[in-house]
Amino acid sequence: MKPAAKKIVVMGLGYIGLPTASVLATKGYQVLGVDIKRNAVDTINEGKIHIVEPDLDLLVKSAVNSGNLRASLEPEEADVFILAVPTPFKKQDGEDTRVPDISYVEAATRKICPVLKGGDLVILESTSPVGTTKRIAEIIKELRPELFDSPLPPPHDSPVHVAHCPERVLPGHILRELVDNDRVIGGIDITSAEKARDLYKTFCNGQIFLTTSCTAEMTKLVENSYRDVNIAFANELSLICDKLGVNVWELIELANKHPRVNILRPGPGVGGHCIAVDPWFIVDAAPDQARIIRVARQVNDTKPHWVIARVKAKAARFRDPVIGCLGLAFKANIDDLRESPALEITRALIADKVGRVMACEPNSNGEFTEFPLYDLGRVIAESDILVVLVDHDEFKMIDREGLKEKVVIDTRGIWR
Ligand code: SAJ
Repeated sequence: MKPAAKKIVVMGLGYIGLPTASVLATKGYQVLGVDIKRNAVDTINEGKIHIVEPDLDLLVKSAVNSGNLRASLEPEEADVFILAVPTPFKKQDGEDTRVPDISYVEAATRKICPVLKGGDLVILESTSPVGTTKRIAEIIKELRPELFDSPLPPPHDSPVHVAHCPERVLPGHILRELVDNDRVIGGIDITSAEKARDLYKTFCNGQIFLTTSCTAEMTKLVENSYRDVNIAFANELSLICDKLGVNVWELIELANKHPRVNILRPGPGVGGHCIAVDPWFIVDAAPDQARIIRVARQVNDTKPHWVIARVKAKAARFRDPVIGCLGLAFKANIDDLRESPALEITRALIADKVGRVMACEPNSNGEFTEFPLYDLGRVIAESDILVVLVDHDEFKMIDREGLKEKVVIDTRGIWR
């Protein structure tokens, strides 16, 4: 199918915006990526990337070299505007509250308002609390009321369209999932949803389902909450099994033999910037009703403390224990340390002076940690206690024969 729109502005060049902008550019659209960070803009204009995601470097290079992808600090006139900016928690006294902060979405909307024209399509990709897409339409109405007058004089012969198409991609597999996943698109009206569908059809192989903007917002929040609740169930089982002397990994494997049971894997806690955040957007909107969702968050948030207590209990048996922390990323085979329970645990062990901590993260060169990293062989050789915090492939391949003298705390069940 031929692209229906010619020029697209993508606001926010992070883990969602940059891959999306690059895919669109390779489909023949003229794409302008906009970011508030000059460093990101300069790097992309050189055909390089400022984030880590498999194959993204090649895609960006070819998109920039083709002339279809440019980056800038300021938006320009276009047919479509995609907002892919962060939606974190509001801060209070420097600390995260659990209240969603949509100020980046609002700021991006205000920034595109001067260049909007009748008929343009604005799409929110960021995971957002229910009502955010309507808020975007309100801001545009406030700042450019003439765009919503009907009928408009030519060439402004139709109003601005606003839709939500929440991103669903899994870090580490973004480029494949961007193209292959089914998408849910919600419009502030049906024309908005249909216009967004026409755009996504040009690069998505998955099915596209249309709904209202509020339902699309809630769908995304529910997907991540569903996963969080299921991981919390697995994490709770790990605590119960520890108390009862049952091997949780064997238990889950056996229970999952049932045709209608599929328990997820316990771990040191839930990390990343999505699953540990999005459920709170539902709790914030419906605090009295969202009881399971809230408790699941609490179960997952307290799991790192339980791991720390276990390490401390084992370390108390040694005079000067050496503790090897295997993995710092928030999940397997990526380098992303943001909101990582593995990092939280490692930092706590260092801060509490539980012993000499030797951390190994094969996917990082140590530039983002305030403590040194060691290579795997050295950590294994020198540690009294080995704590598996991430199920990286490198750790799965370790010969267990050499670990017989060590105390092993395997939070991911890779050495069962
Ligand atoms: N985890 C477990 N046990 C499991 C599965 C995961 O402890 O059985 C942990 C991981 O180690 C990690 C955390 O959960 O710390 C989150 O990892 P993840 O792989 O479940 O999810 P994310 O955060 O990388 O990506 C999620 C995805 N959402 C769903 O699978 C429903 C992705 O599709 C979303 O696009 C992404 O959030 C997002 O951006 O919202």
